[in-house]
Formats: sequence, structure tokens, C-alpha cells
Amino acid sequence: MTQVQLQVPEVHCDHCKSSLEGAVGALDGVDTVEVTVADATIDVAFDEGSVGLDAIKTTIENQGYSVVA
Ligand SMILES: [Cu+2]
Repeated sequence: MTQVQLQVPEVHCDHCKSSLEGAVGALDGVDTVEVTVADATIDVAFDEGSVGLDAIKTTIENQGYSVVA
């Protein structure tokens, strides 16, 4: 399992948290995902054999947020 933390600067409320956690959590291979609104971060644990970091970033961007690695 790989664990990453990404900065998602536009996250500002619980709606952002739930939409991002829902979208990223729906990806095959993602084990856990947690958005911390106060820090504008997303912590993702995932299986690199099933899903790549690029796919996770793309999913976040498709929700309308930019990602700072
Ligand atoms: Cu929001």
C-alpha cells in the first residue's frame, strides 16, 4: 500500500471534502481517502498495482480542483 498526501488548495468546506472523498474513494485500488479541510490536503492510501497516482490526480482535477504534489 502506498500513502501520499497532496495539497488541494481550493478545498474550503465539507462539500469539497465529501465530493473528493467520494470520487477518489470510488477508484479501484484506493483503500482509504481523507480530506482535511483546514489544511486543504488529501491523504490517499492506494495499491499501486491497481491504480496510479496520475489517475488519482486526474480524478481530483475532474472534480474541479487543482493538485499540488
Ligand atoms: Cu467547498
